[in-house]
Amino acid sequence: MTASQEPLRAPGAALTEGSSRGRSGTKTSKSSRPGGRSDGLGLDRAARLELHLFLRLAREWDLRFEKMFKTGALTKWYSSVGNEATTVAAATVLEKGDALLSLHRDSGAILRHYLDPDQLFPGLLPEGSRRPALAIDAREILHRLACQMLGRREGFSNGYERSYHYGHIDEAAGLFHMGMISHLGSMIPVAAGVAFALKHQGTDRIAINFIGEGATSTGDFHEGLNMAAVWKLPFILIIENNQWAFSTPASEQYACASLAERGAAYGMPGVQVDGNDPEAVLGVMRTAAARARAGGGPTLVEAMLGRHRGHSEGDDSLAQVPEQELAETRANDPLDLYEVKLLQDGACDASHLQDVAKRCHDLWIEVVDRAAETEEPDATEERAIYAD
Ligand SMILES: Cc1ncc(C[n+]2csc(CCOP(=O)(O)OP(=O)(O)O)c2C)c(N)n1
Ligand SMILES: [Mg+2]
Repeated sequence: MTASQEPLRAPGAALTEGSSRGRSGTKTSKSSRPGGRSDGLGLDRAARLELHLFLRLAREWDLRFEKMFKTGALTKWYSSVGNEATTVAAATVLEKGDALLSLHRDSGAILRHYLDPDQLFPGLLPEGSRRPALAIDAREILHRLACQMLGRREGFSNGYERSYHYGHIDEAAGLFHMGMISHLGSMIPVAAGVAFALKHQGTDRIAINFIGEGATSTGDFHEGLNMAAVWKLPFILIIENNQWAFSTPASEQYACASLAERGAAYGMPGVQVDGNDPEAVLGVMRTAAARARAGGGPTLVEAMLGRHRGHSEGDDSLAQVPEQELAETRANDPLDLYEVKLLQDGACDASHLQDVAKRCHDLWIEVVDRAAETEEPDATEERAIYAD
């Protein structure tokens, strides 16, 4: 085994050894393990409360749109509920000029990367080792994001599309966000290509890409990772393994013990981590990002999660999940777990958590209501598809 093939070791990281699921049926989730696996990361109170704020912000974002879906105000929604610890923590390593390539459960990463919490909630977070924010008007970009979700003209795709199939580049701010092509693996070679461009430009910038475990059985997964490894690209691929690809359980999709093990086959570290623990994910991502920035090449991260919601709201995929598995998944809600941990550690008190929840809830009422009042696109208007 060469150095590049050794499993990446990071504070709090689970390693690749061992099976994450029973061979006979669905998983035995690593996410159900008790906490305490992220000790040693050395995060200060400010960094931890910032992580928590974005977990809550992402959660309330989804709850707002889920409610609209349930009342018929929205015809489709892909919920990120349960993925926040992974997506928020992963995007915390992004810096100005880095590239984010997201899929359908990554609102946490999008919000984390776009937003400066001090603009939205002045004085809410303590001073300390917080992530430097991009110079972007938080309310303006949130307005466009909410318009995007509602298919309004003021959305990023001008009403052409009403979901996460959009990109947004603001070169001055150093924001490079490329949204999803398909739900499967098509983004992987594109993301590797972005990483290639960043390397070719002589920068130490990185590209990160999220996929579901359903994307790992596609040819694009192989081609993208192989290319990234051979060219030592500054690339991190994060698999959000919720153990179900639409209605197909992991046991019917792949036969290897863990997807992280596949990293070794390409000549890159593969790390399995508890995706419900934001500090564990951050530890793994910090190590992977430092490696990528230093020219060490890509890392494959497998975040073990549960299926909290169906593939999309309103399809019948959640009905496939056995009751006991669903109960176990809900008992390991990443936001609940992190709030308990922060309270136990004395990082904050219950009133802070309530305050954060209320502020986030109220923000989305305001932002989404404003977006809902904006102009609908004219479906009969002839428009160029590829022009701005
Ligand atoms: C090329 C292609 N084949 C099939 C599909 C249908 N499809 C949509 S999502 C999905 C599975 C996705 O699995 P995963 O990434 O684990 O997402 P999750 O169900 O967990 O949201 C499939 C097969 C598709 N969208 N595109
Ligand atoms: Mg899945």
